[in-house]
Amino acid sequence: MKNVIDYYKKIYYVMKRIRLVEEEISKNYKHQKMRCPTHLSIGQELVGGLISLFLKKNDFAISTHRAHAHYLGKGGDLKALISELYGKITGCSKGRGGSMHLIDKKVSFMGSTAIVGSNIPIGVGLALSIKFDKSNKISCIFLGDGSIEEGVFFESVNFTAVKPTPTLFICENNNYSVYTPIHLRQPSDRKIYEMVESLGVKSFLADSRDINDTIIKFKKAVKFVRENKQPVFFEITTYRWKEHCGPNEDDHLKYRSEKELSEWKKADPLKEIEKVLLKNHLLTNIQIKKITHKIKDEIAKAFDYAEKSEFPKFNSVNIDEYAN
Ligand SMILES: Cc1ncc(C[n+]2csc(CCOP(=O)(O)OP(=O)(O)O)c2C)c(N)n1
Ligand SMILES: [Mg+2]
Repeated sequence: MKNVIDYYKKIYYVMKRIRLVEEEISKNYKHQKMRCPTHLSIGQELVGGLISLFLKKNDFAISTHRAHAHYLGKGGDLKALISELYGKITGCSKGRGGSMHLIDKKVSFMGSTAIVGSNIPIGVGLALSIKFDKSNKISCIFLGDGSIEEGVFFESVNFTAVKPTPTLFICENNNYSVYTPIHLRQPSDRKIYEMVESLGVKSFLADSRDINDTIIKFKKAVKFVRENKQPVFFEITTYRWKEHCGPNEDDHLKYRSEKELSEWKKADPLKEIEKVLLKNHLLTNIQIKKITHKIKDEIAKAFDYAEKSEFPKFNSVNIDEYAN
């Protein structure tokens, strides 16, 4: 059996790449070439790392408005992601979707959508298709703590509890829906994962600051869904560092305390993984510099590619308007 630390190197690379990609998006956003609204996952990269470890290429995934980390963790193409943000024809959605509408069928990333909760029944539908096909895939649905407040969440959970499908719900609980903390939106003595368990779906709770525990639980969750072809709900507590929507900080709005933000930043899972790798001599500072350099080079090429790509032609506006 693999030791948890054996996963650290790979998860570090994936998380570091997501962090650097999003930092570059944040830095370049002011140039007005990315005109789509953008929701960054800086601080929340662990989920992107986890799926890169345990999901297979042909497992389905479907995401939300905050999708970059999921897309990259699933193996989505970086050049196509940046081009999509630039609205170019080389984008993963041919420049028509922008940041919130990513798709890469080559890696079974089946889409992302801005309407909170609307991806959930689609993900369960994908899981149902797996059941009909009798394949060994699973369907992974990303959702935030805010989408628990949508009716369709309950319908979808109920459906898969009654007619079991290989569905993995991954709920990133970052404590906020836009600027409203969860204790003002949901009963504070009700835990999301406990509620879902009571609806008939096996549930896990993990804290992104406890990396070993999170990796072990996530691995167990994926194994359970795959082997039993039954749903699992995986809640992970995490924290977004940037503003809800956009490339900047939003600390001046005072909807969350400086202390809260700085405590989460101090416990940064990416930094923590780096520390463990250094302490155990699994990476050196020189190797970290090389990794950073390699990723930054890849990112620069992706931005250059996006800049040089063409916009979609106006007369192609009707193409791909409907799914068939
Ligand atoms: C049905 C619907 N209601 C409201 C919104 C506006 N909205 C966009 S993102 C968001 C917050 C969602 O919070 P959460 O699910 O926790 O995701 P997070 O932004 O924290 O990642 C809201 C309310 C929307 N897009 N769709
Ligand atoms: Mg949230």
